[in-house]
Amino acid sequence: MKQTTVVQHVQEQEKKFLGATGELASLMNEILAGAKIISLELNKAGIGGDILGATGTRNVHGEAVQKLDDLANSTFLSIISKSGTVCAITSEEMENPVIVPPEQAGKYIFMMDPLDGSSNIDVNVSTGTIFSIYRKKSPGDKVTDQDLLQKGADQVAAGYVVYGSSTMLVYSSGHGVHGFTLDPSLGDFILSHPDIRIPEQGNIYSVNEGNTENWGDKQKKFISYLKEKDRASGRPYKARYIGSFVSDFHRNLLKGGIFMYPSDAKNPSGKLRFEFEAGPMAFIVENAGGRASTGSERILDITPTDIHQCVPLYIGSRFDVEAAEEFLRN
Ligand code: P6P
Repeated sequence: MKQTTVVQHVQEQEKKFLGATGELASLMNEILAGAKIISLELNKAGIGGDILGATGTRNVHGEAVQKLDDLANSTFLSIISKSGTVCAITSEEMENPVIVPPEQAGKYIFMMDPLDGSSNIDVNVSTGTIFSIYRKKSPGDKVTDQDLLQKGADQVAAGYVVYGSSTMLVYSSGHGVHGFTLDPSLGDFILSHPDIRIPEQGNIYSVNEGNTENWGDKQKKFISYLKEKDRASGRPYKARYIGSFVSDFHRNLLKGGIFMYPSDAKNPSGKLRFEFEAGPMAFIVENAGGRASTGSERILDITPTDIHQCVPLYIGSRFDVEAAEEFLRN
């Protein structure tokens, strides 16, 4: 059977849709190199070494930084900054952007959550890397907010790597969503899930119900609605919440369903970051036929005012996200 690698696939897409520049394929290849390194580190994290646990520092959101967060961030930063394809890198783990010297810079802006769900690593729960790629917009070599704070719909490509029972890359460059599985014997990611489409409606809901007391009444009513018994509308839904966004998102992408991180009394703007989590996953889910909103505003219509801006998030099967929006409207 013909085995298609990520670079071959991106090159085919570029020729068909994006104009064959080769830079995006080259950047994707660098991302894969970082993903292979992190996958190896995660698979042996419990064996010797001192790579598990927290660093004792906190990120810009006050969250405890895990040692593997730092390793993932520095690994991708080192590889991507030298790729010759990007002029700036922003990361959930870095307060400020890294600007690539003009002589080594390329035309893309690279944004990442280097290791999402890292608090789960010590208990062997799957985690992931999320990335988003924009084109530089401002004239000349200087990187400005016009480049770093772009509308979600202006993404060139977005994707994630899920480090689970297998290591998978799922990406979209605006023309379908495609999944690749790492073949450890080859050391390459091979096309395994071409043209992923999220089911129009699912029967899974993913939310941290420990926050129920912090929710507004409309959010509480929606979750109660999903739990009611009504076979005609496929209820009750199943509750599935891993606490690792990439894993919850990936399962719902393949099986259908809705992931929610609402605004609440504790997190009035929600918890998930626009640039590193909500924006890239919204790009992917829409390209797979799904929907992503804050509950009232389409995620991809948002232009952030800060690189670490958080947004409430309802994302997944179109029917289920629209149902949530209906409850939050009335
Ligand atoms: P909570 C992980 O820290 C993360 O950013 C996402 O991966 C995950 O969905 C969410 O936070 C879990 O947050 O508040 O439910 O523990």
